[in-house]
Amino acid sequence: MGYPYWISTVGLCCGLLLTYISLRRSNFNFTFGHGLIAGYVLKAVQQLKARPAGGNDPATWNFDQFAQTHWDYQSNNHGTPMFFPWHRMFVLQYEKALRSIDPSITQPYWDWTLDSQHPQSSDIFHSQNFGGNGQSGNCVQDGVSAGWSSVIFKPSCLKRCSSFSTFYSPEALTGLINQALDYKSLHDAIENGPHASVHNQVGGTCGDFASMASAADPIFFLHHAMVDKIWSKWQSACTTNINSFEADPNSPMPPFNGVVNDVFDTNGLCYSYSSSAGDLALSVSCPNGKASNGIPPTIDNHWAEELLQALIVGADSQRITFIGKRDVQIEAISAYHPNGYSLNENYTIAAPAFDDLSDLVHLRHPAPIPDYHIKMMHMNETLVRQTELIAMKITDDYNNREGYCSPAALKHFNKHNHLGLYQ
Ligand SMILES: [Cu+2]
Repeated sequence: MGYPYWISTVGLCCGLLLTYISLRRSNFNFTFGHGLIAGYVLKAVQQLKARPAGGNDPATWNFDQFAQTHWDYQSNNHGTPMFFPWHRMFVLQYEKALRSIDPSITQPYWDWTLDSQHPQSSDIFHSQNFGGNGQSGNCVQDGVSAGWSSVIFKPSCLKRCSSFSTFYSPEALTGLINQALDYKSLHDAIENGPHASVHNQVGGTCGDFASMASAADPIFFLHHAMVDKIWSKWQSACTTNINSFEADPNSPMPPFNGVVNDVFDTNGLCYSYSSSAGDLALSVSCPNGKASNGIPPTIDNHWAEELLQALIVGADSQRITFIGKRDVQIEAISAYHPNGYSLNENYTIAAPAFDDLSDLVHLRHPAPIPDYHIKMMHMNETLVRQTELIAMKITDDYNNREGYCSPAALKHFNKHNHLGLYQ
């Protein structure tokens, strides 16, 4: 049994007068200096897998029932506006099931931006954590899910054959959040960009994690808590973002009770997210001109201006007012880069190659999602490539800022991943 991490607040939450907002912590927040999830959480995950199947209340389910539910309801909740709210509900129900085993648990999240430059060395894959690549038959044989089965399709072992390159850095992710003026822009970018990148690389060509069977791998819930944190960050950046949705907010979320509107506010669901070293300051342009803290947002000129210059030769800075409007950006990108990517001529520093570990300071681009993964997951290739191009531009912008060093730079890697996986 672990120690409870509650922040007590007075207010109305879950119908109680004295209320508790539980804090979901990153994998780096458990023990100072590395990314191991606390043992009591891992133990509960194993108990969730081992216990018999439950009934109607998802809090009574076992692990395999969650994996099967993600599979059964896949088409409604991927590539649609339901992506964020349904997965928020899904992780919440999973967290409740863990709490039925150990009430002190809050669902951890994996801040993979901090591991973006060398994901294969993430402490997440340590044998005292979630374990690494599958061994014989690609079956996962170390970590919390050593020897686990996967119930999807036909019973087999849980597989992972990771193929790592780079994830989205804190800078690339923050830039995508900043450029999302509406829910659709955020959803298009995050599901097709950073979210898909982690699924594709951790699962590889054989792994459950790279398919709609992904919830058979317990890393799923840390990954989707991070995705949920991204939505909640964007929601709290502008007052108008909190209830912003692209479809009917009264849409149901089967098989769970409740509608989308019920999950807009994480505080109403009695949880919030810790900050992480991967959190960079947001500068979202709010539709009503006001950030939720009442401070008028500043346009993120430092990258927007250079991005614009990269896209439109001779662009003058007055055009800056158009940046952040997604359509303008994308039109400009395809006009200037019909055949792919090239470094802005004003820049001198190109991103290091994916496998170049000699440059400890500059950021690598997020690795492109392979075509086979896009096809297998029925993703929209245009959205994937547009997101990747924007992320590459943002990365170049930061790399060409004098003296800038990302919290995710390899130089800092061993400060948060020091369990010996990084060579
Ligand atoms: Cu996912």
